[in-house]
Amino acid sequence: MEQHNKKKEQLEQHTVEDRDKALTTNQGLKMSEDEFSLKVGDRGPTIMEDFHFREKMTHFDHERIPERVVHARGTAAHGYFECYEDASDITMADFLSEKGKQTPVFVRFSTVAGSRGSADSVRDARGFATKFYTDEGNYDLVGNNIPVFFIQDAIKFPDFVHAVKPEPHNEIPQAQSAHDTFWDFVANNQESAHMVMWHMSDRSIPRSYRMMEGFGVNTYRFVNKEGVAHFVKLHWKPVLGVHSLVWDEAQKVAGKDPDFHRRDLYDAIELGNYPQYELAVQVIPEEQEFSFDFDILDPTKIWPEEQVPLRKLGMMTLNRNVDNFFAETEQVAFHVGHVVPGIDFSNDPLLQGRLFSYTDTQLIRLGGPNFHELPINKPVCPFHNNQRDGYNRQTINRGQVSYHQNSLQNNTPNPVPREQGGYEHYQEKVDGRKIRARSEGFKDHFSQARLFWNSMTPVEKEHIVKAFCFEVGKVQSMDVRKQVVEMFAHVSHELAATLAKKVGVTTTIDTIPEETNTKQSPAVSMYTNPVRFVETKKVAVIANEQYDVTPAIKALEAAGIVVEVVSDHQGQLNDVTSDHTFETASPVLYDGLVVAATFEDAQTQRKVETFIDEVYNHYKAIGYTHEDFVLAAYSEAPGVVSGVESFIEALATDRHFDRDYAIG
Ligand code: HDD
Repeated sequence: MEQHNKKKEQLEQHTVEDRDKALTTNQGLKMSEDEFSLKVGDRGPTIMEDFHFREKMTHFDHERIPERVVHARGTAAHGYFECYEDASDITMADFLSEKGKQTPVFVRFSTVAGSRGSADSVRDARGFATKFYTDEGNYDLVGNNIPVFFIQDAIKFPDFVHAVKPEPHNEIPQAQSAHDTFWDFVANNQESAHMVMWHMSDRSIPRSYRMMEGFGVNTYRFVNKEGVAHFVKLHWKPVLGVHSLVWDEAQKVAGKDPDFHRRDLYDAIELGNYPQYELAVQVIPEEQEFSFDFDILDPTKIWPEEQVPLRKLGMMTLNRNVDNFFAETEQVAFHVGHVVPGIDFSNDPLLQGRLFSYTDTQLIRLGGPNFHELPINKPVCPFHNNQRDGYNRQTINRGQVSYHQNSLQNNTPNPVPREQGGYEHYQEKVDGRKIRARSEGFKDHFSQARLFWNSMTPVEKEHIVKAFCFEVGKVQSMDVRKQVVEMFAHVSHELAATLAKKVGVTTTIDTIPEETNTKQSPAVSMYTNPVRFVETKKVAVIANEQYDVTPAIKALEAAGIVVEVVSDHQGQLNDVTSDHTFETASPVLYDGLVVAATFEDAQTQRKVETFIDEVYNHYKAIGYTHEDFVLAAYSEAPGVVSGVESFIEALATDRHFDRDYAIG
C-alpha cells in the first residue's frame, strides 16, 4: 500500500492542476493577456514579435504524438494487485511471495485494429496490458482477451496487421476485419484458424472491459530461487464473469456511444464499482514439455484448463481513474521484456519477436530512449546505470563517472549477483542449426479450432456462424470467399456449408477432410457456466409524471443496479429526475429496461415501443410496473416480467436467447 501511495504521490506532483496560480509562459514569465495576439492597432496585422503567441501555437502544433501502430484506441486505470499466497515454490518474483502483499498496477485496455478515434464496440480482440510497479522493478503483462494469436512467428506480424488495418488504396474500412485483405490473409495463412474462431465468437464484442478475461497468450517461464523453471501461461479472470454484446447491438453502440467501453470503465470506477480480476497461472514442468498433443510453445494453442488447471495467485482491483489521459494512458509504454526475477521467457517465436518490437515502437512513439522517466512509466524502486542523455532527458546525473568499471566512484553502480536479487536469464541449453522454418509441432492448425467449436453451446455456435456470414459477406472477391469456406470446412462442414450458402459460394465441401476430434474444453465457452449478477448493470426506467417510480428505483438501486430515468423531457418528474429524453438515451446502452409509463402523445408512445422492441431484440430483461405497459406480443416471452423483483431476477441472466421473434 505504501508503494501504491508513493506512486500516486509521484503522479500527483505532475498532475495536480495549478488552479490558483498566475498564467505564465513556459519560461515562467507572467502574462498580462492571453486572448489577443499582438497586433498593430486593434484592426492591424499580427506581429512576429509576439513570442507568447508563437510559444503557445508551436506547443499546440506539436501536441500529437504518433498513435500506437496497433492498439491505438484504449483506456486505462490505476489499482493494486494483492497476492493470495506465497508462490515461491514456482517463482521468486517478490510481488508473488507473500499473502496480502500489495503492488500498485496500471492497466490499459484497448482494441487492436482501429485508430485512436475509432469506436469501442467493434468486433476485435481487446488488449489487456498490466504494469505492476513492483519493488524489484516494473513487470508488464501484455495480454489480450483471447488466449491465442493469429500467427506463430513474429516476422509475420507486419503482414497480419497490414491485412487487418484499413486497405491502403482507400483507407476503408476503419476498425473492422470484415474486408477482403483480412480474409485473404486468413485463407492464405491457415495458422490463423483457431484465433479466427475466437474472433468470430462473442468474445470479440465484450459488454465491458470489466467483464473480459485476459491472457498472457505466450508461454513464459517461472523460475524459483533454486533455479527450477516451469513453463507457464497467465490468465486474468474477471470477478463479474465474461459477458458480451450481441452483434446488431455492438454495431449500433458504435454510433450511439463510440466511447461505450471507456465510459463504462470510467463511470464504474467513479461510482466505486471497482473492477476486479483474479490472476491465475497454468504450470507445466520442464520435463513435460513434450507430453501434450499440441506444442506448448505454439501461440495458436491453448492449454485446455481441464488438462492443465489454473492456480490462483492473487486479485487485482482497479480503483482510480487517470487524472490526465495523455500523460498517463497515452504515454504508458508496455514491453513484454519488462520482467522481474522469477519471470523468464520461452522460445515461443512470437514472444521472441515481441521482445524486440515493444521498445522499438516506444522510441518512435515517445520520441527517444528516455520514456522510462515519464511519471507513468517510472519504476517505484530506485534505478541507477550509466545510460545518459538523449531526447527529453529529465534526470540530472551528477558527477564525472558514467562508465563501468571505474575506480573514481568506487566502481558504482555495480551489478548485483542473482542471490541478492540481480536478474539472471534462465540458463536454457540451446543447440541447433540456424534455419528459417516452422517446427513440425506447429503444423496442426485445425484441431484446436475444432476443439473450440466442439465446446460451444448452440447459441454460441449460431453467433459464430452469423459472424462468419457477416464478415465474409462483406468480402468483394468471390475467390477469397471460396478460399475461406474451404479453409473452415476443415474445422466444421456444418459451419462451412451454411457459410457457403449464405455468401453465394459453390464448392464441394464434402471432399475436404473435416477435423474428427470430439474433444471439448467447457472453460472456453462463455455460456456453459455464466456468472449471474446484477450489481453495476445499467438499467433504463421509462417514466413520466403519471406514476411515482421512486419505489421501483429504490429497489433497483438497493440491488446495486445503476439506474437512468428516460422520459419525454429531462428534469423533474414528481420525486425523481429524468436523466434522458428518448433522443439522448438509446436502448442499446442499457443492460435492461423497466417500463413504468405510457404516453398519451402518439409519437412519444411510438418511441417507447421502439425502445422496447430494441431491448427485446437484443434479448435483454424487460420489466413492467403495470400489466398494460407491456407490448402484447412480448408478454409471455422469456425475461419479460411484471414487477421490479422479478425484473431483478431476470436481469441476472445476461441475455434471454430463447425468445421468439427476436432478431438481434
Ligand atoms: Fe503487441 C501493443 C498485446 C503480438 C508488437 N500488444 C500491444 C498492446 C497489447 C498487445 C495489449 C497494447 C499495449 C498498450 O496498451 O499500450 N501483442 C499483444 C499480444 C500479442 C501481441 C497478446 C500476441 C501474443 N505485438 C505482437 C507481436 C508484435 C507486437 C507479434 C510484433 C512483433 N504490440 C506490438 C507493438 C505495440 C503493441 C507494435 C504497439 C504499441 C506498443 O507496442 O506499445 O510493439
